[in-house]
Amino acid sequence: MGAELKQNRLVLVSNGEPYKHIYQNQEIKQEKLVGGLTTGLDPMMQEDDGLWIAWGRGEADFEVVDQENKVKVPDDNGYTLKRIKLSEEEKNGFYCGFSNEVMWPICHTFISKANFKKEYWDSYKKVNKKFADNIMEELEEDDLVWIHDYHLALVPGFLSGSDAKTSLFWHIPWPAWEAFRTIPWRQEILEGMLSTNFLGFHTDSFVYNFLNCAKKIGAEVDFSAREVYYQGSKTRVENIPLGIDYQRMHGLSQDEEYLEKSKTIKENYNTEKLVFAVDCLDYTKGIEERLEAIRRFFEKYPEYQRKVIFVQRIAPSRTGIEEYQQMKDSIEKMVGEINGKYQEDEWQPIKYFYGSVPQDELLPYYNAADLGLITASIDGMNLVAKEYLAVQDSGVLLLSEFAGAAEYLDSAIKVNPYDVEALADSIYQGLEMPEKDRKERVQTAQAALKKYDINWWRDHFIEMWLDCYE
Ligand code: GDG
Repeated sequence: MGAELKQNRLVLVSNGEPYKHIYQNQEIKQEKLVGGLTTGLDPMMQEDDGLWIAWGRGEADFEVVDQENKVKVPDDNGYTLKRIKLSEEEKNGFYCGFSNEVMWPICHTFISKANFKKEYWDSYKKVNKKFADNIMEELEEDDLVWIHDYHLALVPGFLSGSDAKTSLFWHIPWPAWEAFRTIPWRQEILEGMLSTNFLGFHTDSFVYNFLNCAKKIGAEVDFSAREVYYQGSKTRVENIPLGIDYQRMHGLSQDEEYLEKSKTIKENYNTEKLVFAVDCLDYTKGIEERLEAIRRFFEKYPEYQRKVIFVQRIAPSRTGIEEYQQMKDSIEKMVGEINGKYQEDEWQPIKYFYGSVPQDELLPYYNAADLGLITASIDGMNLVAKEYLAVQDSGVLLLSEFAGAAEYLDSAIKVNPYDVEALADSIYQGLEMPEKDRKERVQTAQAALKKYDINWWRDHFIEMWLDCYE
């Protein structure tokens, strides 16, 4: 971080914590959590000795904290994590309820999946206030309070009477007004968000959608300056795409041990071509559309039977929600059908794994794969797309045009996941692409990933944020 920014302490606030503590064989173990937000921000916090405030949801989380619910992570030389305790009722209303059954589907424009229960909203407000109170307890002069994501939209509003310098980064899409307006509490949500001076989204179109929503509730909006004037305050709204820790990941991909692991993966599968996909279990990820395209691919290009293996990893998410269980069942049924139809004694077209693994274990898979497959029907960014290209030397990425990352990765083959026929053809195109083209594409992508990495994102975000106070 630049010297001038070092004067300010960073207070990062998110729903999800970067590390949780669990019991394992009667001992307490620390576990790093999987997910885009924490993967992106933890390295940054390790560099700056800041404070991270988040919900402590590990079963042993409160066994290791001090009286102020704080613990140093990842070790005693790390940064401070302050944990907030939520009751079972708060978890159900705020997290499973409003965050996951209202904000998530609406921001991803899955209106029919939303569940607008008044008690969810009441709980969301209460827990957002709780987060704000915890921030207030910690606040020091010149702190920069950087709030993250859709769980905490109201926090800036609860802090508006204080001197806190706040900003909010939104990791998921921002929808068109036609979708957002369906939320009965749309006005209060926007008012909360407009209480901050600086708001960030991944893409231009999310910024535009947000500005338009602000206009619809009566704010004065300057679309070209990307500024919103509302109830006496000004909010600047920008697109700042989250980058990855390129140096680390690319560096690992050059490491002997990693190359050995990736070679072993390829050898173990004993296949000419390997295709890899990894997603959290979610209806936005287009997993069923992808499987449909794989089915069609084997039908249309039978010469690839016995020559290509699709590896699909799925990380569990929202395991308590019935709909996610049904989705898992349906995915597993499709995998079973495709394998049942095509597999032979020595060959199985799809290898399917359910369970999350640490990021470092994913990298050799990215490395071993000739093709990376991302078919989200909508996605804020999708870091896997960036990570895949960061560790490759000649692999091809098939990327949904509906993922935020598609706006920044011209080297990928862009696909419309709803178009099964075209998706099957794109898999073929990717597998057939000459090596020279593949290498060129990877190099172009890597130059951009290196330039716009996680450090660029952090510095650029904070610079623009501080500009708001000049
Ligand atoms: C949101 C938005 C946006 C590690 N193990 C697994 C796994 N990881 C790491 C990956 C990657 C991250 O988790 C997942 O990245 P996403 O971009 O898909 O992030 P989300 O958690 O869905 O969250 C998204 C992101 O925030 C950042 O702003 O890009 O659009 O929805 O770093 O290496 N990932 C999976 N399985 C594992 O076992 N799927």
